[in-house]
Amino acid sequence: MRFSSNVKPYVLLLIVGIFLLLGYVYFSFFSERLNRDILIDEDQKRTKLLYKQPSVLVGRTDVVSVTPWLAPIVWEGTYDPVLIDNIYKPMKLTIATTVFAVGKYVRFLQDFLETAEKHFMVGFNVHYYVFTDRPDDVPSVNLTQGRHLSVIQVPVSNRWQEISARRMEIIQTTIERQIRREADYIFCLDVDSKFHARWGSESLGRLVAVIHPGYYEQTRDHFPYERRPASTAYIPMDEGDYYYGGAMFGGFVEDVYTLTKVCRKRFEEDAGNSIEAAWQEESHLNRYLLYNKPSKVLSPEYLWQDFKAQTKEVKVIRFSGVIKNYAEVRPNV
Ligand code: UD2
Repeated sequence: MRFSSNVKPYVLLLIVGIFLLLGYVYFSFFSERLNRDILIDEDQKRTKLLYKQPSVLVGRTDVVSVTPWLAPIVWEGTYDPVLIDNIYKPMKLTIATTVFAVGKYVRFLQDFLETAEKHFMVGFNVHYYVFTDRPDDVPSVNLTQGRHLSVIQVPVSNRWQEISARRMEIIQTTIERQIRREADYIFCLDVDSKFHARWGSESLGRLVAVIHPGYYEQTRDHFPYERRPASTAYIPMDEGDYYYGGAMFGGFVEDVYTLTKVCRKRFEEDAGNSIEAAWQEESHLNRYLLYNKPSKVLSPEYLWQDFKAQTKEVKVIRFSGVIKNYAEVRPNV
C-alpha cells in the first residue's frame, strides 16, 4: 500500500505517534509479566521439593480412603509426609492439645507427654492444656522448642462418666477464655494412651474425627450409638456413617468450639430429663458428627487399643490406649 501524496504530514505523525504509544503500552505490560514470571521462577527454586510423582491409577486398594462426602480417610500410604509438612510448616501454626488427668488418671500423663514429644506434631508449636485436680502430680517433662504446657485445675467427681462427659463443657469454656487466642487448631485426646509413630500435619482439617478401632469392620446396626429416642444423642438403626472414638476429636478451634458447645448443651438437656447417653460424650459426639460431617477422618491407625491385635490394613499404630485396670483407676465401676 502506498500513501497518497496528499496525506498531510501531521496525519502521518499522528499515526506514528499512536503506534509508538501502543508499542510502549504493550512492551511495558509484557516486560512486567516477564519480570513477574522470573520472580515466580526464583520463588519456585527456593521452595523446590523433590517428591514421588502422585499417581492417578496406583494407590492403596485394601482400604477406602475417602468418605462418600469426599473427606479424606487418612491411612498410611495415602499421603506424602514430607510434602504435607512442607505445606503446613511455613504457616507457623499452633496446635492446642487438651488432655484430662483427673484422679488416678494423672499416672498416665508422663507416658502420654513423653511419647507426644517424640511423635505428635513434631516441628509444630504445640500447647498442651492439662486439666487435673492434682496439679502437684503433673510430671515435669522436657518439652522441645515451641512447645508449652499449661496446667488447669478442675474439680474431681465420684463418677468416671461425669469426668469423661464434662470434658466438653471444660474444653468449651477454656476455648472461650484462652485457647481461641492462643492456637489455630485443637486436638482433644484421652490421657490413658501413648503415641507410637508419627501423628503429623496430615491430621489437620476443619473438623477431624477418628474411626474407633473396635467397630470399623462392623455394620452400623452394631455400633454402640445411643438408641433411645428420649436422648438427644439418639441415632436410629438405619442411620450412621462410622463409629467415631471419643478419645480424639479436633479441627479449627472455632469448629471444635461449636462441637463442644452443642454436645455440652445436649448432655445437660439429657441430664435434666434423667438420661445419660450410652457412652456419655462419645454418644453425643457421634450424633453431632452424623449431622455435621467431619472434613477429615483419621483411620484407626490414629486410635488403637493395646489389647487389640494389629490387623493387616493397619500398617502403623500411631496412638493407642494402654491396658488399664478399670476398677483400680476409676472412682466408680
Ligand atoms: C471410651 C472413650 C473415651 C470416652 C469414654 C466414654 C475411646 C478409646 N475412649 O473410653 O474417650 O468417650 O469411652 O465416656 O474411644 N478421665 C479422667 N479421670 C477419670 C476418668 C476419665 O481423667 O477418673 C479422663 C481421661 O482423660 C480418660 C478419659 O477421661 O482418658 C476417658 O475416660 P476412660 O478412658 O476411662 O474411658 P473409656 O476407656 O471407657
